[in-house]
This record gives sequence, structure tokens and C-alpha cells, in this order.
Amino acid sequence: MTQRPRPLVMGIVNVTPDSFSDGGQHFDAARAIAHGHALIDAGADWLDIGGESTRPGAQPVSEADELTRIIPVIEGLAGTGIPLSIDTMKPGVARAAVQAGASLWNDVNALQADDALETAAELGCKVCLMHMQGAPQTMQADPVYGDVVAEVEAFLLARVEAAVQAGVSRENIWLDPGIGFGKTLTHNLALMAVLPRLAGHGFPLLFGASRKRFIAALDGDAPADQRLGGSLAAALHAARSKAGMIRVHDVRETVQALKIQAAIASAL
Ligand code: 7PJ
Repeated sequence: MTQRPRPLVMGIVNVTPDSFSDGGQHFDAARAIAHGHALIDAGADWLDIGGESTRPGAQPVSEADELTRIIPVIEGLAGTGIPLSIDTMKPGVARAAVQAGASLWNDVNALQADDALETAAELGCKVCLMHMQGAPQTMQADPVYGDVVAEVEAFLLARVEAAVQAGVSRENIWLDPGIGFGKTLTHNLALMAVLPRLAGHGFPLLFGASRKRFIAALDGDAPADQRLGGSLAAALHAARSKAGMIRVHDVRETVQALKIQAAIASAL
């Protein structure tokens, strides 16, 4: 039986302080490294390491604090054979992360910070350009679009051109519509419905819907730990839509769902 290719699965490693522990930064890093190893055992193809929450309403973190959080974790997970991504908006953090072993800069701000384009070009790493309307602190207050699909698509292609102009090679660019980043339920659904179109511009798509709020909006305000069903449904949809990589919390369950989908498709 020949299996059709399925998307890569990127496991999420959040490095944020554990408010219930007094073990300090060393404890937080050790916990994140252990979580990364568990995600690798569960079948992750990539790990995405982030030290600044970009969830709606989250407060910014200083560059020094972000570096203190993520560098020990990248150093601890480099050398596992699984490639590492750094989820940051800050060029200084991306630079240190790549020097410590990361090979993808996952930027929810699509390289719009000062020096971001130049840094990405100089680092020569892969970059993911994601669409976000506004900033995490306020983005869910009242997102408005004329035509969300056209606007997100035009934004992403404009950021591609800016990146290429700055010296980023096209082969290193991933795109992401940014589910939940300055978007209502209607906006999120419209973007998910056109994933094949967004995947058709010659750049691989990264897609992240894991445990996001739109699932709760469709299912009785389900809390984050009860959004696995919706997360899997979105992952399978993205896979059918030719997404190249799916960013998830629940790696084992997602890999299993994708394997079953691929096996059924290969029996056609
Ligand atoms: C995404 C991300 C996403 C990319 C986050 C959360 C919020 N990076 N970082 N795409 N989401 N590329 O996981 O709920 O959707 S943080």
C-alpha cells in the first residue's frame, strides 16, 4: 500500500513561567525540554519553541526575558535530529535562536519589526510569514475586513515580495493565514475554506488551529482542554487542503488522525 504524503506535524513547546513552582528559570527550561522530548516520542516532525505568548490579550515580554526562556530550551533540544522553530516577533531573539540551533523563524508578525527582514536574510534560515490584524493585546477587540480572504492573501504575497527584496530566498518561505489572529469566527472559517487557494501560490502553508477559540465558539464555549475534536477536524481539513505543516499541541492524536486519513486516501 503506497501512502500518500501527509503534512508534517509541528509540536508546540511553550516556555512560560510555571506560577506553581519556585524552581525558577532552570525548572521552566527543564520542563519545556522534557515536553519537547515527549512530543518527539509522540511523532513530531518539528518543534516550535516560544517564550512570548501571542494569545489574545497576552502582554509583551522583554527581549532579555524571552532569550532567558528560550535559549536553554533550544540548546537542550538541538541535536535530537528533529528541526526546531523559534516562535518570536523579535529579530534579536530569532538571531540567538538560530545560532543556538533553530532553523525556522516562525514570525506571527511576518517580519514587519525593525530589522526583521534584514535579519532573516542574513540568517538564511527558513521563515514563516503569518497574517495578523493588529497586535496580540488588542487584535480580538473588533476585527474588520472588507474581504478577509483577498486581504490576507494580498498581505502574505506582499510580505513575500518584501522578504525576497531583502534577500530571503523564496525556497525558505512558508505562509500562514494566522487563524485567530485578529479574526472573528466568520473570518476564520472563510480562511479555512480557501486553504487550497492559499496553498496554491508556490509556498508551503503552515496551519495552526490547535485548541483555538473558534472551536469554543462553535461548541458551547468548550474550554481549551476540551477542544481536541475540533483541533483534529481542522487538522484533517488542512491536510486535505494540501497544507505542508500543522502546528499542534496534541501531537500523538494528530499524527494518528493524519495516518488514518492518508491510508484511506491511498486505498482509492
Ligand atoms: C500560531 C503561531 C499559528 C503560526 C501561535 C496559539 C497562539 N504561529 N503561534 N501559526 N499560533 N505560524 O497557539 O493559540 O497559528 S500562538
